[in-house]
Amino acid sequence: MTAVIEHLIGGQWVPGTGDELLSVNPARPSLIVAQGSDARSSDVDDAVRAATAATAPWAATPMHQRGAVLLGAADIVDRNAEAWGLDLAREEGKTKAEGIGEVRRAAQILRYYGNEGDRQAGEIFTSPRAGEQILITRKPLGVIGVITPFNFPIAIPAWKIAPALVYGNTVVWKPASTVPLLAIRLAQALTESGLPAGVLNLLIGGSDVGNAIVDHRGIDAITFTGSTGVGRRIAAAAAARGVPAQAEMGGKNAAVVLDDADIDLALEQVMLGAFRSTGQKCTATSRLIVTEGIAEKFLATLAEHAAALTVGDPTDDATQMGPVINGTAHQSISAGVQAAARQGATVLTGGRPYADGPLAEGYFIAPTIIELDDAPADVWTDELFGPVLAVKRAADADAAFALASDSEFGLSAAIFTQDLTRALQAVEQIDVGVLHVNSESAGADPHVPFGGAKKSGLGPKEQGGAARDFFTHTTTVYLRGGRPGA
Ligand code: UN1
Repeated sequence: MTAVIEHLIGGQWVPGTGDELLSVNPARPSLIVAQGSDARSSDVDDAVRAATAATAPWAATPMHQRGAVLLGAADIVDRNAEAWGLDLAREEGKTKAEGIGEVRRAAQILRYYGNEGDRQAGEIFTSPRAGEQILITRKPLGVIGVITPFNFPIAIPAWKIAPALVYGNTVVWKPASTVPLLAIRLAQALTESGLPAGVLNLLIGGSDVGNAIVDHRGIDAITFTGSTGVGRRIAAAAAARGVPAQAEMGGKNAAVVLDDADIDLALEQVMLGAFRSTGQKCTATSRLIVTEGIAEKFLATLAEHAAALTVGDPTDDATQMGPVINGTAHQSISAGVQAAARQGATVLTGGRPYADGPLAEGYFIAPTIIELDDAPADVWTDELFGPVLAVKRAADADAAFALASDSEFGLSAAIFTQDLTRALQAVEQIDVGVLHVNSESAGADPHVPFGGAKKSGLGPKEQGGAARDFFTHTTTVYLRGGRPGA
């Protein structure tokens, strides 16, 4: 069944007036999942006006009540996890199990920030002066522009929108136009649970809509997840207007497997890191560094496991890896693999297109592992955002850590070792925002900071206390009464 794409402006669901918009199933692009029309950049004015009008009453609503709306939405999202997880698999291409897991994760995020309504709201300091205390209170920023990517169509929006709302802001949101259905589902869950009109506005469209949000004078802060190029442009535009921006961007995340690692665990986790969500996570494992003592056997087994993955329709229970999002991604990932082969890399598995059968119809890329020597190779440095793992061998742990840091990106890394000293060395030496010891490079819990170092992140991190820092500003209140006894 084809869903209808509509936009939410000032509490009204409205059809778009822009170009035709088709959300197709990347496993079978002839199947249309949702259909409608794009929003236009001129809709941004209306959305910002609605959000601005809603800001004062929403900010004045007790935080507990704002949180209760998120908790209600969490229940709706949870109740629909199976159905929406299936929709997610059809629209985005990750497996049904991952889709359901992501919908449940969105509910967990909504619940975490919903409960934030009953947690600490500020701080109090002593004063060097008698009869005075110093309070730090938190205030919302106003209207937040939220721009989200295709690869977590409900979890990433939840982790931006839920904190924005609970801290008293209103939102104008543009999701990736490849995943409108899940965006609509999330917005509906929030409105059904009582979010007032105008507090959340959803415009589905292309980069013109995104640009109009970023440049709009009524937008007080911008939170973005996506490519490094776009993130930098957004941060620059925000700086020029003098509003805060938060950009979570690319990664080229390394897994380091040392000789003393628990090998079965490392194999399992590297497979998950590299190939879950078809490698389309900014936290995916796209580089692997293995020390010499185990390299031969580890790489041979890893290549066997990758070749044995069941690639196919993500809605089939047996499928372990689905397609990439669209033809453009399919083309650029395939071109990256071909370039690696031209640059002298050895393809250990995958690397060839599916020439016929059902996989040739969809945007499928075989799980691919490419071994490199010391020669420069783009596949080592550039994010491909697909199921492609570039491998290098290292003489020892020190050389392995140096290779792990050999990237302009710094989002996440994974290190596999049973040696605590080595693990602590990795904590000190590998410059990333998220480090996993003996688990895959992806994953993020809602109560702890998430974000990257170097080219991977700009501005404050997301989630946990970091989200409060981004979505509020503080007023320092020097609080004194009159003179006692006067
Ligand atoms: C995860 O690793 O589960 O776009 C979340 C991304 C990241 C989120 C990763 N911002 O892939």
